[in-house]
Amino acid sequence: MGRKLNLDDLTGWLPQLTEEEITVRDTVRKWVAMSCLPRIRDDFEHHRFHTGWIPELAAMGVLGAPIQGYGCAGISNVAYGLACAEVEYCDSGLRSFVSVQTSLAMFAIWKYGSEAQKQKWLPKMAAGKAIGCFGLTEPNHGSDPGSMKTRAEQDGDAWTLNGSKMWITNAQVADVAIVWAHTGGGADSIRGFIVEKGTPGFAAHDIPHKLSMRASFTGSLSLQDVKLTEADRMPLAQGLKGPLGCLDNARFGVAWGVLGATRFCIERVIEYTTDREQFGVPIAAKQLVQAPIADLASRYVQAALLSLHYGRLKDEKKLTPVQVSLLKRNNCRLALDAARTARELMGANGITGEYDVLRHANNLESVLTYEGTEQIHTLVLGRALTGEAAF
Ligand code: TGC
Ligand code: FAD
Repeated sequence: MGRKLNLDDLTGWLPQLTEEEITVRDTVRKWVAMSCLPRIRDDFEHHRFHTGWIPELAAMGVLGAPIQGYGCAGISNVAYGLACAEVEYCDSGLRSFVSVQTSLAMFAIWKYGSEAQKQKWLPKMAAGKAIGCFGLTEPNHGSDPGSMKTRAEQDGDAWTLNGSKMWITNAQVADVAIVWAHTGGGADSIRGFIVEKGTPGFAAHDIPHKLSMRASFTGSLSLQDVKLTEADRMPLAQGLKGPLGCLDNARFGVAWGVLGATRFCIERVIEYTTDREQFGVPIAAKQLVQAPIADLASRYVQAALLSLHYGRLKDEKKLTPVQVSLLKRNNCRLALDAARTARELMGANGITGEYDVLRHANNLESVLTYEGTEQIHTLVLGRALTGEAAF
C-alpha cells in the first residue's frame, strides 16, 4: 500500500494561506482535538451543549473574530472561515454557536447598532461573557421572512413588541436577542431591536426531541407586550435587507464550516475502508468503494478552493450575495453527500454514534435548511442568472 495523501495536500492551498491564517487554523484544530472531540458523542447523545467551551473560544479570539475593534480579533474572513471549518470538523452545533454569536448577533450590532449599543455589547460578547441569538424565523414564516407577523408599535420614544420566533439557535442561553419586527406596512418597515434577557414579557423556550443539532441550543422566543425604547432599536437597519445583510455574513461562515464536517467524513471513511476486510481484502481495494471516495475528495478540493477564492473577495469587500448563495448551496450539499456516503460505506457500523458520521449527517440536514434552504439558494441563483424571480 502506498502513502495516503491527505485532503489539505490535495487542495494544494497551503502556500496561498497567510501565516496568520495557518496559525488560526492550527490553534483551533489543536483545541478541537483536545477539548471537543473527546466529549462530543456523549454531549450529542445527551442533548447538551458544553458551555465550558465558550470562554475557551473567546480566549482564542474566535467570537466576533472578523470584526474590527470592540475587543474583537479583527482577523481576515479566510482565517475566520478556517476556524469555522475546524470547529465543524467536530460538530455543526459547535460551529452554529460560533456563527450565531459572531455573524448574526455581533455583526448585527456592529453593522446597524448605535455607538452606545456597540460599546455596551460587543466587548462582552467577544469575551464570551454575553451570549447572543438572532430571531428572524417565525413558526409560519421561514423562507419568506418578509411576511413575518411580529409587530413593533411606536409611541413617541417607546416601542411595544408582540409576536414569536421559532428555531432560534442559542435562544435558551442568550443574554441578548436581536429581534426583527414589522413596524407598519410591508417588508420596508422591518426594523431590528436588541432585547435583553429578563425584559418583562420576553421569554425563551426549549424545542425538545430534536434528532439533529442535539449538541446545540435551539429554542423559541415569545414576546408579549415587551416594552422597549428607541435606544433599543438598531438605528441603521431598515427593511428586509437588514437581516439579509447579516445572513450573507453567516452563510459565508456556514459554507466554510461544512468543509470541516466534509473533511471529517472523508478522513473517517478512508480509515474505515482501508481497515475493514471483506472477501479477503480491505474494502478500499474495491473499485466501487474507491469511486465515491474519489468523487467526494474531488468535490471537496473544488469547494475548498472556491471558498478560499470567495473568502479573498470578501476580504476585498467584493463578494456579492449571489456568490454567497452559490457557496452555501454548493458546500452544504457536498457535506451532506459526504456524511451519507461515509455512513453507507461503513455498513452497519456507520449507524452507531461510535463512528460519528451519522451524527454529522443528522446535523447537516439542519445546515442544508437553515440560513436559506437549498431551494431558496437555487432560486436566488436562478433569479440572478435569468432575471426571473421564481420564489
Ligand atoms: P427581495 O425583494 O429579494 O429583497 C428585499 C430587500 O433585501 C435586499 N436583499 C439583500 N440584501 C443583502 N443580502 C442579501 N442576501 C439580500 N437579498 C435581498 C434586496 O436588495 C432588497 O433591498 P431593497 O433595498 O430593494 O429593499 O426579498 P424577498 O422577500 O423576495 O426574499 C428574498 C429571499 C427569499 C431570498 C429571502 O427572503 C431569503 O433569503 N429567505 C431565506 C430566509 C433565511 O435565510 N432565513 C434564515 C434565518 S437565520 C438562520 O437560519 C440562522 S441559523 C444559525 C445557525 O445556527 O448557524
Ligand atoms: P419553509 O420555509 O416552510 O420551507 C419548507 C420547504 O419548502 C423547504 O424545502 C423549502 O426549500 C421549500 N420552499 C419554501 N419556499 C419555496 C419556494 N418559493 N419555492 C420552492 N420551494 C420552497 N432561524 C433564525 O431566525 N435564527 C436562528 O438562529 C435559526 N437557527 C436554526 C437552527 C436550526 C437547527 C434550524 C433547523 C433552523 C434554524 N432557523 C433559525 C430557522 C431556519 O432559518 C428556517 O428553518 C429556514 O429558513 C427554512 O424555513 P422553514 O423551516 O420554515 O421552512
